[in-house]
Amino acid sequence: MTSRAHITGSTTTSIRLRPLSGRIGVEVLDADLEVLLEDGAARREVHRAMLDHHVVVMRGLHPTPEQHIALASAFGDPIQPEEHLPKHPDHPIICRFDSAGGYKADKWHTDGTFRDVIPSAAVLCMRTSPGTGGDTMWTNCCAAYEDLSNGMKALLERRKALHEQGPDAKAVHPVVVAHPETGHPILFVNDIFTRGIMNLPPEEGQAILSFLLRHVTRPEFTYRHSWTEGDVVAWDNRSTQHYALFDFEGQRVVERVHLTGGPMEAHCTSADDGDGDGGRDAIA
Ligand SMILES: O=C(O)CCC(=O)C(=O)O
Ligand SMILES: [Fe+2]
Repeated sequence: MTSRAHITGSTTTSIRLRPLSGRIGVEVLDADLEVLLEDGAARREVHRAMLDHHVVVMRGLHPTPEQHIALASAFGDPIQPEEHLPKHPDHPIICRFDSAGGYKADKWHTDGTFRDVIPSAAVLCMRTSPGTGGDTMWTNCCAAYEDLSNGMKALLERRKALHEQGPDAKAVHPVVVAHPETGHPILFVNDIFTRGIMNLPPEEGQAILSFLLRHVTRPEFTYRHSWTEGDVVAWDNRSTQHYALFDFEGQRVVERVHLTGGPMEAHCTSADDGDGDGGRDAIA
């Protein structure tokens, strides 16, 4: 196996990273599929990079479906997609989203927030690029929370919101969750699935939700990836939202592997309500 180990400061690293914007995204420079599949240190570093930068870009990898799944496993345990989603014909753990089949994701969202447990991460590969257009954007929901005023943060503390995709796909989540691995607070409302903030007069709740949805997608928190076929992008699905631009002609096909998630608790800055549930039931 090729060794790309080099020294940064006092730490030996197997990959080189370059930030892609001020608040979100990092690129693995000269990304080498073999290293990313076989070098344990490199795999731990890309996982760490995802936690630190939320989005990891690996250009020109062209993984086979098997390699795509193996690469995704550096970020967690791959999970079977929901039944209704279109799958790779030979690898049902891979979702295949083909614009020719009417697929679009041109609204900001975090995947699966209509379930109690959402995927921890996603690894997406561009298979057929339209050439021009069809970029994907991600936004950093930790940065969005950080930049709220203290007054707004206090107002959101212990609030919950309803997320819904349909009658059998509903969940309630704290408006601000703590990242299960980093502990950082995440502003956790999204345009597609969040229906409303609970236990507020409806007009107040809607006004606050509209503000938050606008705020979370401010350009300062985003990275926009212009795809070349064979690019792979991994994202932390808890701390980000994404949006696929539907601005192209021709066909666009992407394939995605989701990684399993776990429970997420409310982020609380003030004292807990003492019943051990992280304040989840304490909506004023
Ligand atoms: O098509 C894309 O670029 C992203 C699609 C998407 O929403 C997803 O894979 O979860
Ligand atoms: Fe998505």
